[in-house]
Amino acid sequence: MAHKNLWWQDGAVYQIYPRSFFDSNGDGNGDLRGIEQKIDYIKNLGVDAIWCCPCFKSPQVDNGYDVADYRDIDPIYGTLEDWKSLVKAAHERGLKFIMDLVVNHTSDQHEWFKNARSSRENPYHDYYIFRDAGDGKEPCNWRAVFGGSVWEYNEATDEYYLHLFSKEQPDLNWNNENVVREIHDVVRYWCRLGVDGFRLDTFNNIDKDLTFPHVEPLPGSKYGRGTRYCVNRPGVDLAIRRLRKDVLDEYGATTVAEVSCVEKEVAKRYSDPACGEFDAIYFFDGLNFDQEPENKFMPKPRDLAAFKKALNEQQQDLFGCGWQALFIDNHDQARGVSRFGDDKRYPAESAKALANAMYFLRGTPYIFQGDEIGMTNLLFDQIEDFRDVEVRNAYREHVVEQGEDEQKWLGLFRERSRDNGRSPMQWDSGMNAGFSEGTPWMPVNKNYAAINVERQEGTPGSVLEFYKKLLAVRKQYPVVFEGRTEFIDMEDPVIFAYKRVLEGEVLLSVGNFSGEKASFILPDGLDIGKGRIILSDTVTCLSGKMILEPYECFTAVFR
Ligand code: TEU
Repeated sequence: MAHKNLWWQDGAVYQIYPRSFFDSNGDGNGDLRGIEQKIDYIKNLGVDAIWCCPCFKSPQVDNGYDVADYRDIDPIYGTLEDWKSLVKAAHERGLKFIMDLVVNHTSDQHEWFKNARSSRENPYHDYYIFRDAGDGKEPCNWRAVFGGSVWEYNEATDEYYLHLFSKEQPDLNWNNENVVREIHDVVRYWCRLGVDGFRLDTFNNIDKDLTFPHVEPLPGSKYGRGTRYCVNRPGVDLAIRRLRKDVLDEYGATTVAEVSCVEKEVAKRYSDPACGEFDAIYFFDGLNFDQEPENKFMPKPRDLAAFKKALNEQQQDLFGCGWQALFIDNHDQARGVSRFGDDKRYPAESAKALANAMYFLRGTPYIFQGDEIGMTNLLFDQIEDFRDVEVRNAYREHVVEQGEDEQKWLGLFRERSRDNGRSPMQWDSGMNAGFSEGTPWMPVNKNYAAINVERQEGTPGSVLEFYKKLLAVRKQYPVVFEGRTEFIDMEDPVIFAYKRVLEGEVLLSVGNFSGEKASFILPDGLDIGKGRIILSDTVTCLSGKMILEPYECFTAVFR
């Protein structure tokens, strides 16, 4: 059956964290030339596009999510010429290129902010959100994402400025028309240079309630969550519609909005083509069912039913009206294999089971570098090994300032920190996993001799070959793109199974998410005679009652 989706619906995206992908010049940092050298590796996976995390000029406080110049490349990544060469190489291979656009805030080293903070009269002052500090009190008690207050004192003007993330990431004032114009110019600049789309970083934060209401403090803290006053406000819809009309549509550039705290109606509005906003949403709330809402480092017990429920809600909410990104993890998450699988006894099986479970759902796969070889969490045991500003701040707050147990916090960071997803890509079993000839900017995972690309490439049964097969097979069945999603036995604590249903075609994806054998009963209405396994390294035939080995998985099509 013919279907007529757009490339970003039919395709799969490969997410690159440039600092940790491949270092071409031995300075310990991955770079753009490094990505270009690996371009055929990316192409051969069977993906259709690359999303590259920010590579703009930046002091790297938050690894590039603090932009100091939107029109230039950071020297650690190379030059604008390198960028052009990379995009050309991608395009020559039919790969689209998506940039990461961070416009809720800039770096405090951006010229706009340096000007803005210098005096109240400076023309750039109103590019950011300042409040008078006359009475010595912070304007409100919201907690910043990376800890502490969202307000930072600025001596030169005797004011506070707003930063929802770290204090080196001041928030832009989207109510200022000059800011809107500047950002539109930036987007136009990259469109003219040939980008195919943008991932819009935390875009649903750009509009804030400027009365800054006081909120209920979190237990044991002065600060509380200001979320409802700074997410999904009407200015977000207006801003993206304008950006589309004024710039994006002219170039046919696609957008994927990285958003959190998105309820059904908002998710629909953001991604329903009829609303003219984003092309897709990348919502990460779905993965957060295993952590305490008020403290991301506090794990809740693993709960497969909760995972299924979260994904099912997204699938149902957007069916027929919106579009979503599918992902197992990213540079802000611990590795999926460690978080949802068994990285000790069944690392490869877990990696496959996760991919099998996630990437036959309705949406666009966003495969994070290293997932395709089953990379796992790091085992850092001292604070010095961690690089992430979020961990460093949490350590200061809890261990240094509040005197809490250091070992407890190191244990939590080990499980949950974003650094887990950011360690260098494991290319081979040579020095530094083949990532760099210098000293890597952060330690390589110690398991690189066992888990690396070289070992898996062309090796039957490897995670890498499984991913390639998966990506190839997805494209052959319209049901993958258009079918309705029906989860099977949502409450089952170990089996992750769903059907995708389209007239004349049913896809069945099944995986055992446990370290024990588990049985799966083929649901009524599926005719074994018409079924065919389209993906599995181990399951060869269908039967009414199937016994699955630990983390064993398969996908079948009935037509
Ligand atoms: O993430 C948005 C976001 O809200 C995350 O900060 C998330 O809450 C956090 O990672 C929890 O640990 C984006 C980027 O993906 C992230 O890397 C940036 O740090 C952040 O925006 C700020 O730009």
